[in-house]
Amino acid sequence: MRPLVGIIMGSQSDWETLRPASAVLEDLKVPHEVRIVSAHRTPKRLYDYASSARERGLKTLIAGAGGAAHLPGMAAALTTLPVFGVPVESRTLKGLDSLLSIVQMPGGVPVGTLAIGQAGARNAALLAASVLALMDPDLAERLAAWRQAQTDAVAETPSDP
Ligand code: RP5
Repeated sequence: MRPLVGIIMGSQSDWETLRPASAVLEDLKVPHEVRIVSAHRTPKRLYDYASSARERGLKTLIAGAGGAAHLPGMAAALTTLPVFGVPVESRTLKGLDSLLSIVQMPGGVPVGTLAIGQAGARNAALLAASVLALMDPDLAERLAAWRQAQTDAVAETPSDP
């Protein structure tokens, strides 16, 4: 099936953080693609990817990057698709640099910014699925079931490790 969500990341080193986004989309049976696209090291790849995303049939983008994390913002500058930004935890500044780089967009070019790290990646995928579910009742049911399973998995009392 043609991918509906594009997951892009600035580096191979970001994959560990972004992998849960892909896993959630797999669980929800949302067709998606995963690419390394660096705003700084492969700017032409970024331009080509983001500017052609809509015409290729993608409906939303999830973009993760760390440090001077310009990938989500530049992708948002090149497409009107919804872009969800995931700050990757950097070694030196623990991802605060990534978060601020992604969240502080100028008015008019939105990036929906998530939490730093894997929780942000997971939530980006859930948001992307929520957007798609607006027009896809079957996906809306799968999403509701996913959330219910999460609720059901929470024990009432803590157990010892
Ligand atoms: C950013 O620089 C990437 O998104 C990554 O989080 C960070 C470090 O990249 P590597 O030096 O590990 O390739 O562009």
